[in-house]
Amino acid sequence: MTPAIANANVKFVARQLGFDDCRISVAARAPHADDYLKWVEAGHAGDMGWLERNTDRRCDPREVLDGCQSVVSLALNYLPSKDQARSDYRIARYSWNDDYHDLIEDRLKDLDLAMADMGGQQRYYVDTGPVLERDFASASGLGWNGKSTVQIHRKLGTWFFLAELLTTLKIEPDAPSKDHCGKCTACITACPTHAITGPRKMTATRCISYLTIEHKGAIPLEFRKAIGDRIYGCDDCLDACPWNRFAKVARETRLHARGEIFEHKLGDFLKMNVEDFRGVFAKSPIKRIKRERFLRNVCVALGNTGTKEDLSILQEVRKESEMLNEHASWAINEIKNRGCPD
Ligand code: B12
Repeated sequence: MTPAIANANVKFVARQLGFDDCRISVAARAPHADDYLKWVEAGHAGDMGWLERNTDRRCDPREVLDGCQSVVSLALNYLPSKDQARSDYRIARYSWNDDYHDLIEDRLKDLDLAMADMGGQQRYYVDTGPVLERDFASASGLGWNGKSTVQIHRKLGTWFFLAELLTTLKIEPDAPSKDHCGKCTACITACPTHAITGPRKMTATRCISYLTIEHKGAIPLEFRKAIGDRIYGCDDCLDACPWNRFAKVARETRLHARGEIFEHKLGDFLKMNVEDFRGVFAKSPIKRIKRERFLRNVCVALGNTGTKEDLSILQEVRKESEMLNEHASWAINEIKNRGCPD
């Protein structure tokens, strides 16, 4: 099979499997590997220690798969709807329903089988593998790397997941896309915690997505007010992107908002026991952070938006652990300081 035919075949199967875009690049050292290494060295990985390990593998797919010749980058639109599901708290859109890791992995398995039939050997990843996904997406022309570091696609805007297959097949590469951000800095200005310090410069340990999802300990006091009503992740740098005016709701309905998640009022989340938490967030990416970390986030949001009605449940939660005691106490103080009496 010629590299050009392999390119067409892989794209055809990817499309059949429901991916919204598929592009190919040559397996080589990631073009911005040095930026990643500097980023790690500067301590930006914070609690995400896995980003500091296997750096050689992460920088070069040939270190991951012997004989790797090409990287197939894939995009899956996840936009659940353009409106926020509730007005009293915010959850990042990518987590409004089923966990994308499971959903995309099923499709990757099928694409792997099809490529095995073409004579290739593959490794496939979505998010958790040692691959600089956005760098390879950029190299293949699957959008361009925006100033927020989020990958932007002319048709999908910013609302898509990335996944890739590393393969021993020699596939004709696609051309990189141009950068279409121009002079726009809307994403940089929109970041509530000033985590984007310049074009493509991200201090992850300031990002609300990091603070509410990846960070394991107490949320530093300096960020609590800026977190506002966000209880899992943050979409502000994506919402601000003008390229999202072309974005359409995802075809995959398992990524549309799931009722159970948005049936709760903010304070109700604090009443959930472990079983309730597992039930509401079954299959959702939110289950990953477990109940204590999630309740920690809810306490911060209540500190910013709660009323005296929330004080009793916050008092209850204080008894649960040192971390919840501290976050609930902070929230109680914030609510009282806004003029809500005991
Ligand atoms: C760690 C991580 C995070 C961290 C750190 C984010 C960061 N900017 O580094 C935190 C927890 C903060 C995070 C947040 C989010 N994440 Co995240 N995250 C990752 C993960 C696992 C690794 C990223 C990484 O290696 N970071 C280190 C830095 C140095 O790498 P990088 O940001 O990818 O930067 C590279 C590009 O900028 C690249 N580059 C590419 N092209 C070009 C072009 C030019 C000209 C230049 C100069 C550079 C450049 O060079 C850098 C080094 O290689 C990836 C999956 C993966 N394996 O790649 C998902 C991933 C990046 N996350 C994703 C998502 C959806 C999010 C959130 C939107 C979730 C949310 N709503 O809360 C936010 C977005 C915040 C943001 N502005 O980035 C998606 C992004 C999809 C997309 N369209 O871009 C990914 C790809 C997961 C997936 N499989 O879909 N995330």
